[in-house]
Amino acid sequence: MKNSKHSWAEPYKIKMVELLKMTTPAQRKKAMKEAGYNTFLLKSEDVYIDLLTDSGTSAMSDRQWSGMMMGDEAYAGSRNFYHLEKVVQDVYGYKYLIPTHQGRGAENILSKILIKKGDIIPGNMYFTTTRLHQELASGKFEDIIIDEAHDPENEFPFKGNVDLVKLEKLIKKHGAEKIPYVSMATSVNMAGGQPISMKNLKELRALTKKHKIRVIHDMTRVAENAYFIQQREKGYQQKTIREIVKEINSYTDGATMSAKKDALVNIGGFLAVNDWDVFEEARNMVVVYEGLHTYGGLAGRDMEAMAIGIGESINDDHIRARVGQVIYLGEKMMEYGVPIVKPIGGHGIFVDAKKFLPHIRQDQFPAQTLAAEIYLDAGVRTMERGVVSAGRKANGENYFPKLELVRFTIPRRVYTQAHMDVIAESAARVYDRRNSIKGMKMIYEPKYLRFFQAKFEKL
Ligand code: PM9
Repeated sequence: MKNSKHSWAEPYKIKMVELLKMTTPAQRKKAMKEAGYNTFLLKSEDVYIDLLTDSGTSAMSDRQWSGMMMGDEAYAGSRNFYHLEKVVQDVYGYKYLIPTHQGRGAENILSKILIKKGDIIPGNMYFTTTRLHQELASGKFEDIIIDEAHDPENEFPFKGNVDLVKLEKLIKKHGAEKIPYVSMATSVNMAGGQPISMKNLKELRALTKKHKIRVIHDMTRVAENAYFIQQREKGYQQKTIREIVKEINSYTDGATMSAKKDALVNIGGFLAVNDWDVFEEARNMVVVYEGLHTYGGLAGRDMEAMAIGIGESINDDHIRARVGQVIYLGEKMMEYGVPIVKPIGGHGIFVDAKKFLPHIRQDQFPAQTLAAEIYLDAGVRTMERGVVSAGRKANGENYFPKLELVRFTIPRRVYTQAHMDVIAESAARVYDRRNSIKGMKMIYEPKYLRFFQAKFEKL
């Protein structure tokens, strides 16, 4: 019999390990209660498998660690800055670089420069920190992602696409001069890590060019998006991830980057732009909020690790194994009948809490409740991406997003296939006892980005 199955596998081997603590159900019950049923408030030593986020949680390579030893910790003009600048220009194709301590540092500077009071910022689904910085700069975010993205069951291959009709309507209603830029993310996080297609990007570029509107790219997970283009879009099968990433960026005017994801570092980010005027202002402003323009809140060694990490992130074998592991977990969960967002995205599995716990109303926080229950079962830490994350509108009303999800985010190069099995088995056990699970009430709510620090009580 012919066997044509080709499993994904990691293009690396393990050189050093970090030991984990195993906890008992009683220990987890106590820890979760003390954390106010918010997985962000757990101590990491009480967690067995940490799927809270893929942000800053990747394992660096031996090359990156050796790069750390080459840190030039000069206050000004560190050689690591110039290395990073060259890599950003060569790999990503943007002209000017401003390093920042992480993604939101870049969002803050960009929003302050480009947004004026009353401006509208259309985007392919909100992201928590991105929208907050737009609002703090007196702008208003408008969602222009295609409707399919709000439906967990819809299997459209490019659920990150911009709905150009929605964008045209906004331009007509407000006028192009009220839209400083379109906020376009690759691998749309809140939709489940869903990609945007190259075709849609080209159309977006053509429309925005006509109206002289910038496109600013949230390129936090651009390589993962490039992988889906390579796998799913006609004409891209023979292109490398590197080529696809550069083409994506070529349809945009600048980018904010949280290098803690795709770029395989534990800290760091940047703003990259093509306009000299925006660069000049950003280079001045970074001094106020982050640090001098040749380090932006980072140590020289952090910039070196980032420069090397960017190179590794666009390697075809790396990205195939990275997304392959995520798909492996998603398929396991589906075998157990656990309802997840489809198609499977690039950085994690998003469980549909509305479908998992249909008896819990959205104002009783089904996803928050489910994340707590998942932890209690086997010590797997996940994150709520639903009504708590969505926060409140300017008038104080809660947003009630269609998507009420629990994100099982996979750190890059960290966990094994056996870990994936343990995670899926744990999710299945919780699914089996789903009818006995009750919702929660919020007992503490901070003003900004409440999901990080809110506390809950079981009903
Ligand atoms: N994302 C994540 O876990 C970390 C904090 S929010 C829970 O998904 C995008 C698409 C992100 C992102 C962070 C940021 C902000 C911007 N855009 O965390 O400031 O996913 O580096 O980046 C998180 P920083």
